[in-house]
Amino acid sequence: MTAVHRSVVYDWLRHDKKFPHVWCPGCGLGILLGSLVRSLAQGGYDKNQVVLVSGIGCSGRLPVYVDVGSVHTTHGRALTFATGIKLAKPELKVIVVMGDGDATAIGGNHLIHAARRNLDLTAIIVNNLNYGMTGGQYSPTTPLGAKATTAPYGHSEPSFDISALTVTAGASFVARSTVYHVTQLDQMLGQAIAKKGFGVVEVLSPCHTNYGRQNRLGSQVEMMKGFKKQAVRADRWDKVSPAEREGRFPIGVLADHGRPTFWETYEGAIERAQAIRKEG
Ligand SMILES: Cc1ncc(C[n+]2csc(CCOP(=O)(O)OP(=O)(O)O)c2C)c(N)n1
Ligand code: SF4
Repeated sequence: MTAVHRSVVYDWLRHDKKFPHVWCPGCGLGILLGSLVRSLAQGGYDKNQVVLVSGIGCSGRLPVYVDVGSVHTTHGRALTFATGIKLAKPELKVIVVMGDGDATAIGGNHLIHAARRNLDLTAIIVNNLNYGMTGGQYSPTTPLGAKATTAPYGHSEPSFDISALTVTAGASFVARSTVYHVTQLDQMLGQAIAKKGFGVVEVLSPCHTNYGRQNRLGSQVEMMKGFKKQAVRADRWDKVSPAEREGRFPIGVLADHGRPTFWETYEGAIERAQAIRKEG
């Protein structure tokens, strides 16, 4: 770590208050935390203008460690609190951190509607393929056939592709990366945070303690090597045949199109209402 990196980390973390963290040794969430604070520092944001919002879960714990205004809310409802904060104070940069369970099970409805409305928020969705905090139950992203404490004989449901789901629902920026591809992860987070509209970064992260152990995937290091093998750069995905796609996924920017944010379309409605009142 260079002196510059050390000072960035030191400056953006609540190093004197909240550490040691609660995560298992080797959990990918520490890597994501480093990536997020680097992206914020590199983006030149004022700490007083950034708000981190989360629900409940190992991933939901992340904002607690960052030295910005943070709101640790209820399971599945982080996007609703974030929506309120952004509408009340549009000048703030509001970033939401959720686990796959938080974002796509109990909070799934909020996720698709936040994308549809194109709310001006950044959603970081940590996909560790299970409910980590509560002991490894299956989530909507647990692959078909994988084991979970609630699927000891193999999961019998197909899984959501979080990135595809949010692209389809209308998010204006969607990217996927993993905690193995940390340089790319820094870039994806930086881009998503800088963009207007609903920006989603799906981050594949190992939960070796629960998902890895139940599915005999080996140590955290082995799971990281798995990400290296499974990930394909998005610009090369088209060249991968359907048979070769099995168990693999594209990483990089998956959608990037400007479209009016919720606030912009809502302002239009306000203007139309005011014009009618004036006339009438
Ligand atoms: C309303 C409500 N239901 C259930 C729970 C229990 N609970 C806490 S965290 C969690 C799931 C965590 O999984 P995920 O969101 O994927 O995050 P991870 O811990 O894997 O990062 C659940 C079900 C809760 N706290 N509140
Ligand atoms: S239970 Fe899983 S997600 Fe939670 S801290 Fe441990 S390794 Fe990370």
